[in-house]
Formats: sequence, C-alpha cells, structure tokens
Amino acid sequence: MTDFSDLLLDVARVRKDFPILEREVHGKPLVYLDNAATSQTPLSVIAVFDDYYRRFNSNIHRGLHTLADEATAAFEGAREIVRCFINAADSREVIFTRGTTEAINLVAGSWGRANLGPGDEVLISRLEHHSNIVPWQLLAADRGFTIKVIPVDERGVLDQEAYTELLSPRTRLVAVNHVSNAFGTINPIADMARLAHEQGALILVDGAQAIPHMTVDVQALGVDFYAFSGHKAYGPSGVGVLYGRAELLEAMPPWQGGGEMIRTVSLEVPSTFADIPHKFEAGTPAIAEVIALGQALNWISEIGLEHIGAWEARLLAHATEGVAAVDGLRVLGTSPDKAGVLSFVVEGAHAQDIGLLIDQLGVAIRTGHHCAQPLLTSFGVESTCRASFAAYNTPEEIDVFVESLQKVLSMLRG
Ligand code: 7TS
Repeated sequence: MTDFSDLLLDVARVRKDFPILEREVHGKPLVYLDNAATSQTPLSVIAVFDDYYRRFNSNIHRGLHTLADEATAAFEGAREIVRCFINAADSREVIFTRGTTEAINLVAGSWGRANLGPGDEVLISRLEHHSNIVPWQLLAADRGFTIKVIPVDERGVLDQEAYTELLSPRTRLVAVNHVSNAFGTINPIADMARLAHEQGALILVDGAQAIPHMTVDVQALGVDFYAFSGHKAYGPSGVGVLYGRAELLEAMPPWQGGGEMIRTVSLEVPSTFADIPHKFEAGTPAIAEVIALGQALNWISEIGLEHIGAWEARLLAHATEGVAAVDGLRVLGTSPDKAGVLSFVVEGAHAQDIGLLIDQLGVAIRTGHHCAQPLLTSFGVESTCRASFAAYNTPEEIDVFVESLQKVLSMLRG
C-alpha cells in the first residue's frame, strides 16, 4: 500500500475548488482520470469568465475607454504571469495562441517556411503527438527538407545515442515533446537542447504534458521555442502559449495577417508589422481565456508545482502497483523518468470495450491511439487504455479504478 502521509498536498482542500468532481456519472461518483486530454477547471478560473463578461468585456489594445483599458491590462497581466511561470527573460517572448497545435504550426509556418529547404533536416521523435509531426510533414512536402526520427527503446525512452548520431550540421531544428502524452516519458530536454545547439540547430519543445506537472524554466532548459495549452493546465480551452527567444521571434516573418499585427497598412507600398509579440497575434484574441489561463497558472503556483508533481508521482506508483495484479495486463511506457500517465493493454480485451464499460462505473479514462499512432504502431498495438492523473485525484479513486477494471475484465472475459 502506497503511503501518501508525508506529502504536503491537502487533496480534500484541492478538490473543493473543482465542483465538477462532485457530479455522478451513470449513478456513480465521477472518477476523472483523463487529465492528459483535458484537466478540470477550478472555481477561481471559472470566475474569471463571469467577472470579465459582467464588468469589462471589451476589445483590447485599440480602445481609449475604460473598459478597453481594463481588458488590456488584464490581458497583458496574464502575459506577465506566463513569463514568470516559465521564467522567460522578457514578456515579449510570450505569444498567445489557440493551443499547442497552433503554437507549433506558427513555428512551422513562420520560422520553418523562411529557413528550411532542400538539404536541411528536422529531427522529431517517435514519441511525438501528431501535432508535432504533421505540421513538419506538410511543410517538408512544400519546402523539400528531410524529417528524421529519434527512435525509442522498449521502455518508451528516447535513444540518446541514436539522437547524437542523427544530429549533424544539416540539422536545423529538433522538435520533441517534454513529456509523452501516450506513455508519460519525461525527456532530458536540457541535455537535448545543448546537443542540438552544439550542431547549430534550434530546439522546439512541445510542453503540453509538462506545464501542469513540473517546473519549466525555459532559460535553464536552454530551449528556443516552447509550446503549451491552457486546457491541460487547469485553464480553459481555446488558448495556449508559444514561448520563443526574442531574437528569433524578431527575425521571423509574420504568420497570419490581419489587425493587431501591423504597424502601417498601405495599398501602394508594402505594409509594415508590429513588434513582437503582437506581430504574431493577428485578430482579436481569446481575451477572457487568456486572462483565465493566467489565473490557472496562479492556481497551480498557490498549490505548488513541487507538491503537485510529488502527489502525482505517488498516484502513479499506487496505480502501477494496483494494475500489476491484473491478469494479462501490460503497461506500455516504463521509463524510470515518468509523469502521471498509465497506458496499458490487456490480453483478450479491446481497449475500446474497456473504456466504454468502465465509464458505466463512473470512471473516465481514455482509449485509442492518443494521437501518437507512430509510437503505438512500433509497439505493435493500435490502441491502449490510458489513465492520467492530476492534483485532485486521490488514492481512493485509483482503488476504484483498479476494482472497476477488474469488474469490466471479468464481464468481458465471461
Ligand atoms: N502535444 C501533446 C504532447 C499533447 O498531449 C497534445 C494533446 C497536444 C500536443 C495537442 O494539444 P492541443 O491543446 O493543441 O490539442 N493531447 C491529447 C491527449 O493526449 N488526449 O487528447 C488530447
């Protein structure tokens, strides 16, 4: 039995912030273990929307009236919260996007389109989410560069020797995730960044699964670009962040054109563009969502990322121990350095069937390829079941999950 008593996270208090956790599903208390897809939202973040639309809903940056001023101050305040949260040197290095996917597409569409061509190589890994694969494939078809893939070993750990060998002066960019959504593997980003830079390459990190679980210091990691989403970090959907080093962002051409990103527009001579970060924020952004994302990061800081990380690690250990007793169950992703993600398959039972039946018992897990088809294919499976943990999950919920899984399997096996 895993001991949680030494940990400094008051889970009962944390749970009070999440009204959704009180609901029932099919007459059973909800056990929400799909946090890698989307985490739940605390009251203080929900309250941002009420406050914003009741008191100062207004378009930002271009108004002179009070509401526009207040909305702009809150929006730019959120940029400073993000800067501080990831320890960026300058808030101009924080660009708001719709999410991780859009952040990566921005780098591909702007930096990639301007800098990549025949003879160049982009290194990705077999652990990537489709959103860090497909933008590079689309661009490669257009620009004629080559994509190379860092392999994983049988634990789902990136092969660092192969990485070193794949790196060469032809490598222009390394694009890897910080934490794998499918297996939970934590990648040694600081080392990988150093090796990339030694070859003159840049490094883009997909941090969608890292931001809510571990301290991310973009300067200490030495990364050039870092992307994440609000909805996996106790924030709303429809908002995310691209961090980019100022000198890179300044040299990059605009991506989307429109209002907000211009300095002057002329029909006779070329238009000129705003300074960063506004150059990359065309059109009216998701204002309330950005402010709410700031609040979500504040909520994480109040609980303390070190406490959240330690709590989730213990939940993972408890769940791993629990499923070890399940007949025919195989865990995929056994990296020694792993975030709170438990992916597994069970002999003689389809992941889809498990997912549907366990939902009847109130337990929400994810089944499928988790948008990481190349990874799953290399492990000889099309889909897995995945339980993923957040600060509000409890050891008792893990026990319900394991018991429910046993019930479902005895139903499926007749
Ligand atoms: N990168 C990683 C590592 C992810 O886990 C996800 C979403 C994305 C990128 C895309 O983020 P978005 O916010 O732009 O959609 N991952 C998952 C998941 O594991 N299940 O549902 C979505």
